[in-house]
Amino acid sequence: MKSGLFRAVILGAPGSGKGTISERIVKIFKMKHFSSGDMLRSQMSAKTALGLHAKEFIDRGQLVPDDLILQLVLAELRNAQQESWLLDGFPRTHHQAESLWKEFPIDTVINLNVPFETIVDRLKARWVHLPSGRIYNLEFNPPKEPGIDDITGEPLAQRIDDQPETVLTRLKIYADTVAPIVEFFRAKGVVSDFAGKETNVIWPNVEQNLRALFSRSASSVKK
Ligand code: G5P
Ligand code: MG
Repeated sequence: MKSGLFRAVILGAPGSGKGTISERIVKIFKMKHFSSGDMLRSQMSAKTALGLHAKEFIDRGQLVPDDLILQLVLAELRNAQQESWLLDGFPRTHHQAESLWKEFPIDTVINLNVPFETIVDRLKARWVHLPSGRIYNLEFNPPKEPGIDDITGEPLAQRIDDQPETVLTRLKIYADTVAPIVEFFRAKGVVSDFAGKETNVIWPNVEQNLRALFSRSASSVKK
């Protein structure tokens, strides 16, 4: 951790709870949440050239090309030089991991391990507020009013890539690609592993682990 800045990555399969746990982390620790998926979805909503190109891959559950995502994510991070951040959904390939590390050495990688069989049902019941990335689940954390975002009152949507067959494609790609990324970060000595079926069981361990890391720069943690 250099000059009080803290840089973290959260890794895990589609639907493993990266976004849910990230929301909790940034509420407690002074960090900005960067989600590569949210960045792509906002480009898609704005119908930019990058967004329209990315949509062809995302809707089919495929990874978008490295050059496209590197351009998008690294530009955002370069604009946040003076901030601590948590990066969710990136890196997804060994090349992305290397490119990230060259510019931004990472203090910790939160590696979530959630069994795939628990994930498919969760994603069927997921609703999101696309402009903010806020996440709901009809069983786990339903909105106060069905189909409406709690904060803005705007409508919620389901992600096209949450259709069960697309979820299976995404899970397979994750299983085929994650090992070299975890190995890359393990070799740097920054990986912490968290396994479980429920976010509320995993979360206290993540929080405790981060508090221990942050205790080295205690002023960064909200009391
Ligand atoms: P994303 O947006 O990065 P994924 O596939 O990595 O998408 P996703 O689907 O956003 O991950 P998550 O964030 O891990 O899942 O999970 P979440 O939203 O927090 O939780 C899932 C649901 O379960 C929610 O409804 C939540 O409320 C509920 N839930 C949480 N915990 C529990 C629990 O304990 N119990 C229950 N019952 N429910 C719970 O990437 C999307 C696409 O963008 C492209 C790719 O095409 C990718 O497929 N992309 C990239 N491509 C290349 N490189 C990159 N770096 C890319 N990044 C994105
Ligand atoms: Mg997510």
